[in-house]
Amino acid sequence: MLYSKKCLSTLLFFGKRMLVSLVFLQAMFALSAQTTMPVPTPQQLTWHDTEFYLFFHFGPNTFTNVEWGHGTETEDIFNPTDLDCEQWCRVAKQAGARGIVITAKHHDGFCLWPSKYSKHTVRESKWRDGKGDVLRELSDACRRNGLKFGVYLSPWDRNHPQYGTPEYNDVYVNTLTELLTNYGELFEIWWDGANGEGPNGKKQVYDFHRFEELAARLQPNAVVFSDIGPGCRWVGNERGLILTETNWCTLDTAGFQRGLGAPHNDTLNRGNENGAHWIPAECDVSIRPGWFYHQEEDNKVKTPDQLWDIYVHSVGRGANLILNVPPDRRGRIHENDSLSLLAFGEKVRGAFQHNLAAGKKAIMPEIRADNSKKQNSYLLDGDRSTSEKITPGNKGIQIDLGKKQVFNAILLREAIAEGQNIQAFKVEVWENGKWHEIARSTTIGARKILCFPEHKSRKIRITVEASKKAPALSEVEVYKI
Ligand code: FUL
Repeated sequence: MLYSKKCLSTLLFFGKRMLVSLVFLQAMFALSAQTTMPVPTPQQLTWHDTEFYLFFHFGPNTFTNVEWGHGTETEDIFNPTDLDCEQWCRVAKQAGARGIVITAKHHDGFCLWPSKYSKHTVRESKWRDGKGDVLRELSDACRRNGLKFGVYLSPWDRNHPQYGTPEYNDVYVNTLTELLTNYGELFEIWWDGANGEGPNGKKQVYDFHRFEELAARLQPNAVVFSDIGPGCRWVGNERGLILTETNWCTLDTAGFQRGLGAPHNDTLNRGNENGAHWIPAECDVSIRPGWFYHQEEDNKVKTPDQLWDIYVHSVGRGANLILNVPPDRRGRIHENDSLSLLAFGEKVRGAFQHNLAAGKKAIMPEIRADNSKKQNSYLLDGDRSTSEKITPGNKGIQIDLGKKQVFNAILLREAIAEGQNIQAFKVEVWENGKWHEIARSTTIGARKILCFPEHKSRKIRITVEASKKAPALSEVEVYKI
């Protein structure tokens, strides 16, 4: 009896300990689930900073006046009379772009470089006596001009005889290898989800897993674009816009595919708040109605104001912007496009030239652990690598501009290296002895530009109202645009 009582209490003792351990383990799991929220890779962080770049659609379609060539076009049709990649780069830089992505091959299968794995290339054309290589000229010009270089290699190929057979995946791997090894470092590799029929009437089952593995191995610093990443995602429209205030850099991809099997366009636009992977949005749009050059669209080039509007709704909502500017039949950027881009570039440079908050005071009352009301400079130091944690229940960050200033825009950057957390925030100004709310929004992410009517005040207050975990901000900038 005594023995069994002892036995029972021993069992109870160990049972309790096991229960405590179980609860402890569960708590540890919950904590580690919390701490393993998706964060960008170093490559994606660099990509976020690239912000805005140009896209060039160029190839047989430029000469046949169509958007999707059939792949049956004679190679001689490709014959730019005055190809000038230096001019492309000049225009890109004046527009404020930091890189260029070109259609190395579009759906018609024509290769802008002399690929060993195709008979439908610049080598078979009259251009430069078959000795030309657009990618060589452009990648060299990019490097001379300090621009990043990227390629679009359409998986859909309406020319290649092996398209629609398993061997085409080898062809694609071989052509991709040429691009990834012969033209220096790439910052982006662009895949769309188009999957139509090839010359034999068959569709291809793409081996994207293999393509991804190859890209990661040969160009580890490149970010791969597609509907579902893995580096960055399509934004769900071709107007270059994040359509709502909310843009999460995270996305769930399990069970989805590129093309018809992609997540809903709304999801691609907003991301998934608690998505499993860091796959930020890239906004693509053309400066003209079409992706390729068409003379009849010379007067339909987007104005600098239209481009600015796109910029605020893409870059200003935490996405990157890839703006297509199709070279013409000379192989130059048409005057109408370059004039518009130049004015747009000047507008952006002018808008963000003078940050009224630079080096001023940021006061964070009540929110510091030591309650020291320390004046914080990390938020106003122009250094994106420094940041300030904002603890829950904060009463806002007060920016003191030193004297009354007129402003109508604010630019905020979340410290995304630690993940994306902010769900809601508001902006107030101090006017007539009180705080007045002038703007509110949801996510911040890589950056948020908020424009509002002009205010004249010395003080601005930014309050994070809801966030997933304690967020961190890296910069607060104030402008009169
Ligand atoms: C799409 C293509 O079908 C269009 O022609 C264009 O290249 C656009 C950027 O991507 O998938």
